[in-house]
Amino acid sequence: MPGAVCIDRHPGRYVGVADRMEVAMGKALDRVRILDFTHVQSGPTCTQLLAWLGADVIKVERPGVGDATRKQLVDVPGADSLYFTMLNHNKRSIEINTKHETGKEVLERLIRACDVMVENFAPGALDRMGFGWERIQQINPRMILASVKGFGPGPYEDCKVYENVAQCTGGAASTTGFLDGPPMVTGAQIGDSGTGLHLALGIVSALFQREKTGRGQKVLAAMQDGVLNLCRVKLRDQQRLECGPLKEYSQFGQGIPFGEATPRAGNDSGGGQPGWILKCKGWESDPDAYVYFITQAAAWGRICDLIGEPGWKDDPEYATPAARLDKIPQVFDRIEQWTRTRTKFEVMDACNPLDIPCGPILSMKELSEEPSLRETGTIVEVDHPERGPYLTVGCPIKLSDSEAEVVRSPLLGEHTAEVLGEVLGYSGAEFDRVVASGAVGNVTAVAAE
Ligand code: CAO
Repeated sequence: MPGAVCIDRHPGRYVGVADRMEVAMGKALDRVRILDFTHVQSGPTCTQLLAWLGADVIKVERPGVGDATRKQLVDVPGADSLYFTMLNHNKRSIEINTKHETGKEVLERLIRACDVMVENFAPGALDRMGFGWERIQQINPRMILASVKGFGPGPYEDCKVYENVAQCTGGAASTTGFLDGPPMVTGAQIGDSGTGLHLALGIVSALFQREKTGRGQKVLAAMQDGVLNLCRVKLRDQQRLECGPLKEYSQFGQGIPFGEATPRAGNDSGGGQPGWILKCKGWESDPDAYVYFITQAAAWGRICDLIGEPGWKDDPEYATPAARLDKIPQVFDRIEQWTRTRTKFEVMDACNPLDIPCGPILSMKELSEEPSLRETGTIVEVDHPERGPYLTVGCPIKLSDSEAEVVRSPLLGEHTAEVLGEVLGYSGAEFDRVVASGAVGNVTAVAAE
């Protein structure tokens, strides 16, 4: 067609100007096909996001075994765990023993048929399987190979890594917790899910670049790098420390000297506006009856009126942020006297109209029951044939032209026959040969279920 711009020359996967209308009506990543060779959390987080954005994600799993998380932290006997289901929505599952000769043949066809291969095996596993970068490029030069590893090149590059190891080696643990306590890990999965997010950005960027160059490339997101990126402000503070104490850290106001490295700052705000977690009504019995309260400079006068200290507005000891720096604990003690007389939601209701930044500490129970999160699809109820309905976090990124619907995770090998036939073109005797080889699991049994 005259003027047609081929942005994907892969056989059978042509997308041109004529298709643009159709693409615009569909999903952002329509026609992008992903070979999902990921397991546990970091890689699956990435491919799940891409699937929500419209990519066709085909998860390759070891026959009869699958992703280890299917059977970890099991709550419903016999059913895939929430650990697995909540990280693998909108995907198809094919069983392939990639160390079996026929399995290698099937994987090769899959590499030809896909745009991106995502993996987070231990360092060297892909090479040992016979599918290193050179081999992948030979099979499909347009392939983007995206990997999560614990570390980038360097002394630890061969190490296996899990979430908390990444939090510790990326600077999060040394800067989290209270000054007088040990390093702490955080509940947010910044090592796994955080790195998965980084990888997803690398993948869509590589796809975009491939439109111009026609070439695939390698994308690496190391968990240490991802965590360090999220701890950027702490490296900022490390350098500021060389110029003197970090005055916004409450230890400054308490007269505690600083050491050589960025210290743990408890619940101090990470920015220039002091913040603290304060008790609210009911804190004695409810572990989440707290509010995060920020004494933003612009709101200081209104805070003083609200807590019953109007005199602080003009008192030179309290009137300016600089004057208050050495009194942060005292100021928050006083504010807490006020927050303790109200529930965390009453504090929010009182502060919001006054533009005082604060936020209730919400429990997972409260979040799961929050109607507004249900309405936006951030919390979704999904039905599953083995386990029945369960709650999950939907796509946290909202595109106005690419709505993300959440589809339940696949059963192990649920789509083996479908992918072999529709995607890889196996049929008749060839299909039977592959199935009979034992390299792709028990296809008949799955189909009969
Ligand atoms: N067919 C045949 N073999 C398969 C297969 C398949 N479909 N899928 C995987 N395998 C094999 C791999 O080839 C590997 O074999 P070798 O050891 O012989 O090379 C083996 O299964 C195990 O892979 P692994 O070493 O990656 O798995 P593990 O459970 O021992 O380690 C983890 C898990 C996460 C520590 C490691 O994969 C890792 O460090 N990954 C990178 C960092 C990462 O993503 N961490 C986040 C994990 S989430 O907290």
